[in-house]
Amino acid sequence: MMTRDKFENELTVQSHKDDGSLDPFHESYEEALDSISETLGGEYPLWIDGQAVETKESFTVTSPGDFDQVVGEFASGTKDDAVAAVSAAATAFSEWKELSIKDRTEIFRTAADKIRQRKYEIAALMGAENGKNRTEAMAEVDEAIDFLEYYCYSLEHEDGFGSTLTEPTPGQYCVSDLQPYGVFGVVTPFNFPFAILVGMTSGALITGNTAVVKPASTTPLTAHLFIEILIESGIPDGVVNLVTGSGRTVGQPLIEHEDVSGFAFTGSREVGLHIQNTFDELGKRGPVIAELGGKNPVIVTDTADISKAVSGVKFGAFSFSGQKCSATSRVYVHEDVIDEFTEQLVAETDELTVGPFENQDTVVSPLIDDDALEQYNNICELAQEDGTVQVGGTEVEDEELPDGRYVEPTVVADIPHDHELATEEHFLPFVTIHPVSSLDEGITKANDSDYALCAGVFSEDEDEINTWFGQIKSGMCYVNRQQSATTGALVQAQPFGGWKFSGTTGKFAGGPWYLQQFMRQQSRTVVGDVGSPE
Ligand code: TAP
Repeated sequence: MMTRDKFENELTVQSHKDDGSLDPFHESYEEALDSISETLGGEYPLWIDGQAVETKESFTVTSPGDFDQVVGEFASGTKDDAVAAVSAAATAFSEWKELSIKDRTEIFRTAADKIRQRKYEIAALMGAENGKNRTEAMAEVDEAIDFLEYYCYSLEHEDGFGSTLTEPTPGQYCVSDLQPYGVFGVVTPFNFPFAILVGMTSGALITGNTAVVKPASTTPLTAHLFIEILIESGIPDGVVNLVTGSGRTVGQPLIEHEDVSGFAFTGSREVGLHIQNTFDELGKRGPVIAELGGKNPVIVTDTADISKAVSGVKFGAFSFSGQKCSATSRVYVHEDVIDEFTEQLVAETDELTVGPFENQDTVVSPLIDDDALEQYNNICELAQEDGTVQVGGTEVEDEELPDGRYVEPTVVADIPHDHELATEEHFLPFVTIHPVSSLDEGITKANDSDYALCAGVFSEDEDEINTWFGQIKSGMCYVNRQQSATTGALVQAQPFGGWKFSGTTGKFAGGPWYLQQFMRQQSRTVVGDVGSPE
């Protein structure tokens, strides 16, 4: 297989739009919907040392938008299984790290091709698993392909990130080498069950580490697909292992195991900080690469194009029911335009379709689990008491819908900026609107948060935009993005990550400094004529 001299995003839906019609996209997706019934409802083991491992206990996953649809029966791993997986990964490390970059990237490029061939099937299965609609699920499959291709490209292009250094004194030959740590634990969330899992896992593996992967218990199916694809692509036994089961039972032993040198995690702040603290307490020196939550602010100034702002906030807050770390969750609107903005946002939110993943017009997806539904009802009740619910606030009553967790997208006003509804992450279709008298006030309030993942501004004034860029504290910053004010990043072009409590490293997924985090530097010097260091 050839190395490639540039990276290009996959962009399935956009390519169809550019070709003038989305019909072929919808037809292929509908065909995939018909075919996935063969996969749904199957039994799924653990994968340890290249072997399928059955367990005594299992757990059933049902579709969040249709409780009658069984996604699958998944093995409940135990602590012993997690330990066995670490042991397999530790044994596989010594050979895997010696493989050439070319041999390693060949496996991941083969995997990318296999995903490309099955992209509609994977998108449809993801919909059944977590409720994601077709265009967003396809964007996620594309993102997974992008991670694989981009990380292959980066590693090859940078030749493994090694470099020959200066000869500081005559006859003293020096190079810098980056080397893998060993075994990585990889723990992933439900909301991007494929792309985030593929990205973190391939980041760890392609750099020469081995891994034990634990997906969210609500979304283990797409994790299985990826591990199976890696095995079909020729990954050696033990290099990647998959354990399913609860975070406490199979995740916690990974954090604590002395042979787990590093951790890649995406999920809540609580669990991410717990992993970091456990590493610190145990004196582990390896990296904890953690992407955490967000409470993403958007500012609408009095120069903004209100229609663009409404569109950006609507899709940023409510697509996939706001179950995104990047979801728009608080909006600071100039007092001169807040009535116009709110009125239009309420009207357009009211028009959004809440529905199952299969429906072409679904924007607002079902909620992932009962805890999320309970949390939705609680915060809506609090919003009724302490503020004004402008639209939404209740579960959807519609006999046409299957038995699932369907709720209305909710816009709330008259909540103080420091109220818990405007400061805590909810991960739900819920947004608060706040008046401000100036851009400065908006920026001050936007920055007044523990989180700093994504931020947006709508303004038609260049000075305002430059002021905002200069002062906003956020990992991802978007101006006038009407397709979504804060969500939807592309690999390479928009590296993804957060500041403050939104992430631990400041080096973002899908960006030029991501892979190096999975490696440590070795400085090599040879004196004399015995040969230069490699
Ligand atoms: P979490 O509840 O934190 O779960 C994430 C993963 O951690 C799951 O696999 C979970 O397993 C596991 N886990 C829980 N307790 C554990 C423990 N003690 N030891 C090891 N693993 C443990 O998050 P979630 O609800 O899936 O996802 C939502 C959160 O993820 C939000 O806060 C969101 O902002 C964040 N997120 C951030 C990003 C980025 S890039 N910043 C992207 C997506 C999501 P179980 O499922 O078995 O409990």
